[in-house]
Amino acid sequence: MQGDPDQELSGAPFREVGEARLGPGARVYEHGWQSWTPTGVYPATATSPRPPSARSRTMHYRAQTEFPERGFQAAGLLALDPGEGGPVQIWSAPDPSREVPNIRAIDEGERLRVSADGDVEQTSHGGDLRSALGAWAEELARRAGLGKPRSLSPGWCTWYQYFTDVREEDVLENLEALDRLRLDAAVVQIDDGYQAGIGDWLDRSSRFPHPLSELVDRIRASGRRAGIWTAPLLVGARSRLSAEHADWLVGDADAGHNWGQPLSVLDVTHPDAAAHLQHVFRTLAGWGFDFFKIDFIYAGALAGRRHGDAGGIAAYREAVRLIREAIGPRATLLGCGAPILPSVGLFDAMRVSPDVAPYYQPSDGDLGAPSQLSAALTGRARAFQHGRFWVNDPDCLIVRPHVERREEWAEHVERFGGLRMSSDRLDSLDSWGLETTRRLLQPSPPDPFDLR
Ligand code: 9PG
Repeated sequence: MQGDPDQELSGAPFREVGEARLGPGARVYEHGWQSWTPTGVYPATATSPRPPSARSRTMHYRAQTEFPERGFQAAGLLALDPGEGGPVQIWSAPDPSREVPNIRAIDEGERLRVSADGDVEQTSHGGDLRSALGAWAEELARRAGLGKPRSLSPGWCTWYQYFTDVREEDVLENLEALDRLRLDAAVVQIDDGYQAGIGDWLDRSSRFPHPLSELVDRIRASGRRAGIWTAPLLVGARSRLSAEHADWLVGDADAGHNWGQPLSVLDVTHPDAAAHLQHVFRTLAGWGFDFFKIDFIYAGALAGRRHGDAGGIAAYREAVRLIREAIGPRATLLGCGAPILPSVGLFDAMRVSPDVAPYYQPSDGDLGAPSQLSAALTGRARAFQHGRFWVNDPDCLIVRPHVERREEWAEHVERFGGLRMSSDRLDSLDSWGLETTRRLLQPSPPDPFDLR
């Protein structure tokens, strides 16, 4: 795949970090960079999914990164089950809060050759792949000093029914339906569509005629908590923020293209931009929101020219720290489109997959793009992170009648969620959809899943 040459990493060279004998049935586990990056287990002789376009590489895989033609390229975590009863081998980043090397593996007949563009440690584990990944995650959580993640309440989200067309009255209709149908959703989360622009998080679109604080009051008056979506590290070319503060953008960092506009990155190492970011979240918290879904935050970790001398991952972690400081320790913070391993210790919940959709297969074959298949494959492959790093968000439950293979999706959410959020227009559910929603809207399981 051809990339924009300005976007290439200065490119540390790949050095060999290990090799292993391949037995019959040997399998490789490849962990993707961010929430939406395909993650899975494949025959060791296979080639993993590749971004079909430059945009997909930036927005669904890992920007500024070359992918080899054949074999595997993991971000910070690759495992091998050698297939002949030998121990599972894991190659991983020693401290992914500082650096997440790309780890390549390629089969050379009898052997798997492993190389990386940064420091990697190798560990060996008895048992199967799942138990090895669980043990690996526990060790990373221990090193990061994490306690047990707190259990989260179930909720309802606007996105997978209304998308960017959501209106204030849609939120109110479903708020009323939650009461009438006696559904146990403790959080009502407004997603993309309420805002005036990508970067202008405190300005409303015309579909929200009243101040958001009034909508929050209505939600809270029903005994629920109010949640809000933002993409706080993105700045759209058409936003007011971009017009007024061009000096707050990371130089030479292309975060992709969406909402009909190119996307830049907020430079949180600029003190005024950092103050602005905190002002946005203090204001939202002041309006009464206490559940924050922060999305497209892979953008914060891109390489580029910054005001301060922080690299991508350090700048990213600083951005999340600033947001957490602004919303306070008790608010719920959900990451999405987030670089997974650099986020350990920073979030209550994490989207561990691409988006679900009402259709089963991704339209263009991109397993990083929305589809039930994309969400199920990657969500399952990251199940071991739940209860260790955070609460896994498998993406929302959608079970209205037109949702393709809705029974399978409900089963996935039941097995691998984690955070339980419904995202249908509640009055469009048939009796199976309503009963399934009622049954699945439960607090997140406090412990890791039993994956046997
Ligand atoms: C709002 C949505 C929802 C959803 C998020 C995220 O263009 N893209 O590549 C692209 C990828 C993911 C995506 C939207 C666009 O979904 O995961 O839950 O909040 O944003 O826009």
